[in-house]
Amino acid sequence: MSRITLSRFLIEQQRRDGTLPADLRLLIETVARACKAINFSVNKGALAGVLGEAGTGNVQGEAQKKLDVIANDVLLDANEWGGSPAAMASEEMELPYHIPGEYPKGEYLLLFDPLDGSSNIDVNISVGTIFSVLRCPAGVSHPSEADFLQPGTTQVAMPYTLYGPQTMLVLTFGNGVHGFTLDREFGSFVLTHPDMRVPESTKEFAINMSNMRHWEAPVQRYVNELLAGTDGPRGKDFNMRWVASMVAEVHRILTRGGIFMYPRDARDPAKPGKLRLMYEGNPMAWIIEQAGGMATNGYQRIMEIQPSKLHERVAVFPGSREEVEIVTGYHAK
Ligand code: AHM
Ligand code: MG
Repeated sequence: MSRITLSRFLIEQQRRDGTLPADLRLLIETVARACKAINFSVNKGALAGVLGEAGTGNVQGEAQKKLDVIANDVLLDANEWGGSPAAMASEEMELPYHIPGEYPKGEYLLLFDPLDGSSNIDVNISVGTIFSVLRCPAGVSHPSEADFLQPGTTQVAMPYTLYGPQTMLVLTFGNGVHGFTLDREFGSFVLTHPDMRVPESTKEFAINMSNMRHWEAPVQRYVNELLAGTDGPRGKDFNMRWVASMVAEVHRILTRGGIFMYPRDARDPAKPGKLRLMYEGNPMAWIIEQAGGMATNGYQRIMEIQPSKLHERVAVFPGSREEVEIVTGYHAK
């Protein structure tokens, strides 16, 4: 059978059951094209002079890398004229980005983390881009921050791109998870991983162990039990991985199972976690759920949290169902 490119997959999906409107298909195609441009810069690295600090900070007070800024600009440029988004929001920008007056506005709100895991750029380890697509509320022509504050359950599409040994785009529209590998010679994403599923049980976990002393008691208990191996209450040995790129960790979990944790941290009690609900928590929770996994903030389903601000933080526990149920159960006690 001939290869199924992302374009063909999207067109066939649109024809099949009408669940993928034409303008949403166009939005995904545009996002995929932009990711190829980001991929090009990521691959060139030092050859294109794109490594290192940009010398600026983002709204969260984090130092921006040159590639954070480049990826953000590529995404704004690619999407502003296409007619599908009504507005955009980015982890790297304080306020929503409004579509310039000369271009038509569409029905969607596009949110993104332009370059996730950017601490890995300069050391040549995988990074990624995460998107979440929401519907613009009916009758709103100039979306404000409040219009973006929808729970994850209202998402209509989410792709992420992983710039790793292979560049992949993985997406869901709410009917399963499908992975495409970038064929560099042909310049197209090709369906290589249809119907990705997260195994229910696992022997692998991911957490930044250096923060252990700052975690809440339920997380300490859970991880201590994993570390106890065959002698502990879990009765099996667990393996640990930490890439420091959430996209890479979620991709590993979608491929062979596991649990990823970024819990709340006692060093900054005002922050409910490090990762961002709208750009990281919600889209990754949805894709994990769509593949049969589960994602909570320790206490509740991430996707049911009502956001109160665009750059809200959240604790995240996405992964294989069995493990997420156990660690979530410990929080309830
Ligand atoms: P970023 O979006 O600024 O790159 O930060 C998010 C990243 C995640 O991809 C990763 O899981 C986490 O930060 C790593 O944090 P730490 O450096 O504390 O281990
Ligand atoms: Mg990020």
